[in-house]
Amino acid sequence: MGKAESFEQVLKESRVFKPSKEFSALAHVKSLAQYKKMYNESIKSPDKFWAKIAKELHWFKPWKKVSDWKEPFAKWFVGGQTNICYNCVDRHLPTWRRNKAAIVWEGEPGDSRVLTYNDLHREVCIFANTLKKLGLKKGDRVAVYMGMVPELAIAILACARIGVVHSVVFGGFSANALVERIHDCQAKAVITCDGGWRRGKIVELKAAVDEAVVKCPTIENVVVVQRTRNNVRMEPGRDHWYHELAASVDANCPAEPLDSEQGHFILYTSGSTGKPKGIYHTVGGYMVGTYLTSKLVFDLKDEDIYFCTADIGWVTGHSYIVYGPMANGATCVMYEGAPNHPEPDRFWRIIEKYRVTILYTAPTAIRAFIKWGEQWPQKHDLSSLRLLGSVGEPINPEAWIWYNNVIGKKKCPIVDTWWQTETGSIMISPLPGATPTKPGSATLPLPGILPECVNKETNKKMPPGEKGLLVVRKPWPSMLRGIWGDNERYKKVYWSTVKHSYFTGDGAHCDKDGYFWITGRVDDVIIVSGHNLGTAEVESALVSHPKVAESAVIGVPDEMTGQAVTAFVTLKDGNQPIESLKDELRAHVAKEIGALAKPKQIRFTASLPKTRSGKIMRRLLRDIASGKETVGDTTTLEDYSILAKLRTDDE
Ligand code: 7RM
Repeated sequence: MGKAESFEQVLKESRVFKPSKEFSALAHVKSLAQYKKMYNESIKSPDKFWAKIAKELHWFKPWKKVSDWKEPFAKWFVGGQTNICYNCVDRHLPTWRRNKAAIVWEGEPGDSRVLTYNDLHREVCIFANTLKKLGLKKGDRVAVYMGMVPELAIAILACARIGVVHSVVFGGFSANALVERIHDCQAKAVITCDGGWRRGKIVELKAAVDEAVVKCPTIENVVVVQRTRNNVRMEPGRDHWYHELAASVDANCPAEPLDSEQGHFILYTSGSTGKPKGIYHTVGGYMVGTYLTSKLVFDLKDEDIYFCTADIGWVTGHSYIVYGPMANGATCVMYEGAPNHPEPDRFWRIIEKYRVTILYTAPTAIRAFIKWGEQWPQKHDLSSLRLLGSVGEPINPEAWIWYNNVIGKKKCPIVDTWWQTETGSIMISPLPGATPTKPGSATLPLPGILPECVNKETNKKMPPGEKGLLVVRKPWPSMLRGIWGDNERYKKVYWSTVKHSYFTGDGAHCDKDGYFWITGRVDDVIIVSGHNLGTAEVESALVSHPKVAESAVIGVPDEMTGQAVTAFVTLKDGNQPIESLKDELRAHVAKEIGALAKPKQIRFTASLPKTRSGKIMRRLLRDIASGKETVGDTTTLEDYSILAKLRTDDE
C-alpha cells in the first residue's frame, strides 16, 4: 500500500463546505451529532435499527427474524411478506398523494406526460395483468429492453407486483448483449419498444430484439410498447403490441404478498474477464435500503421535484428513479433522451420547466457540461435547485467546484454518493443537512453500513491517509444475494480477497476525520517504481488543467519503473492538441502530485471508451496501448466506434 504523502495531494482537498443553517434546520438529519448518534446506534444494534426502518413500510406479514447471516449468504426480514410495488404505489393511494405526480416525463422530441400515483397504479395493474395473461408467474424472469419511457418504470413495477424477476438490459446495448443476458437467466419473455428517441434518431429496439430472440429458445413472448411508430416486424404468435393486449385485461390487479427473500431483479454488470455477472437482488432488503437512503441522502420532502438523470438500465435508475423515491412518494422527473439534444442545455431547460429541486447526475456528465461551456446553464433559471448529487465515479474536485458554483450557485449541498450495483443502495455519502463536505470525498458511511479501508495482507484497518482495499465488514439489507446461477463466482469475486468481509473491488483511503476517498477500481491501480497510484488521482490532476476536459490513465509495462503512466486526454472545446501541451500537462501533473505520476505518454483523443453510465473502460485502453486485440466483455461499451478510432489515432 503506497503511502508517499506527495501522491495524495490532489485528493487531499483542504476545502470544507458546511451545510447552511437554513438547510440543516429543515433536513431529516440536522447535524453531524445527530448523524453520529444514529450511526453508532445502527452499528451497535443493526437488527433493531433496520427493523425500525422496515416498519415504516407495509408488510403483509411481519418477519420472524430481522437478519440471518451465513457468510456469504444473507437473508433479511426472514419470514416476512411484502411487495415493493405495493409500497411504491398502493401505499400512497389512501393519502393525499393519490393525485400527486409520481412521474413527470419529458420525451426527447419535447412531448411530455405526467402520471399521478393513482394513474401509475392503474397503469401498473394493467401491465401486470397483461404479463399474467401471457402466463408469467412468480419467479419467472423477464428481460426488459426499452428506452426511457414511463412504460419502462411501469413494466418493472408490474413485474415486482406479481413476483416476476426483471432483468433490465440497457436499450443502448447490442443484440448480442441481450442474447447473453437472456441465456444466462433463461428469461421467458422480452418487453421492448418499437424504438426509442436518441439525439433525434430512432434507436431500433425491436429490430435488435428480433435479431436476439431467434437465438433465445426460452423466449415465448415479446411485448412491444409503441413509442416511435417506426415500422417493425411482428412475428405472429410471439410478438404482441402492448396496447392491444392491455385493451382486454382488467384494471385491477392486487399486489401479491411475496416472501422478503423472493427474487426481485437481476442486473448484469460487466466482468473484466469472462461473461457479465448477473447481480441478484431480493425484495425486502432492497426495498428497505433504497427507501431509507433516498429519504436521508436526498433529504426527500413531499414538495420536492426530484430529477435523476440516469438510465433505468443502470442500477442508479432502478434504485433512484423508481424504487427508492417512489417508496417515499416522491415526484420523479424522467427524461428520455440525450443531454445535448437539441442543444447542450437540455437538463437546464428541464430543471427550469419543472422547477426541479434535486438533481442527481454523474461526474462524466458534469465534465461534459464543463466542456460545453457555462453559457448553457447560464441561459436558464436554476433557482429552484436545493440539492445536487453525484454518482458513478470519483468526482474530481475540479468538477465538484464547478457543479457547486455554476449549477448550485454555492447554495446547494452536494452529495457524492458511493455505491455499486452489488450494494443495491447508497453506502457512503454525506447527509446534506449534517455532513460537512470535502470536494472529491464521498465522506462518511450511511447508518447501518460498516465500510473500512484495509490492508490486504494483514486484514487490518489502514491508518489515516494510507491507501487500502475498500471492504464492508457487516451484511446490510440491500446487498446482493449472489451472482445469478454462480455461487462459486460470487464467493470468489466478493468474499475471498479479505477474510469475512465483502470486497468492493475499489481502493480508498480514509482521512483523519474518517472521510472516505475512493481512488478507483484496484484493477486499475498503477504501480510506478513501487508507488501505488490510483487512476482517480492522476486523472483528477490532469483535469485540473484549464485546457483538459477529461482523461483516462492506465499503466503500461515499463522496463525502468515496472509500470509507466499513459494518459488519454480530451480537451475542452476550442483547444488544439499540440505537442507543447503534452509537456505542459506533464509539468502540471508533476506539480500537482509528484514527478513519479508524470505520464510518460500522452495521447489526445476526441472521446474515451465508456459504459453508458459513464465509467471509463480502462481495460480496453490497456488493450489498445499494448496493441492487443480486445478480450473480455465489451457488451457494456456505449459506442464501439471509439475503439476503432483510438486504434487508428496518431499518438
Ligand atoms: C452506482 C454505480 C460501481 C463502481 C464502484 C466505484 C464507482 C460509483 C462512486 C464511485 C467513487 C463515487 N454502480 N463509483 N460511485 N467511485 N465515488 N461516488 O455506479 O455498479 O455501476 O459501479 O462505480 O468504482 O465500485 S456500478
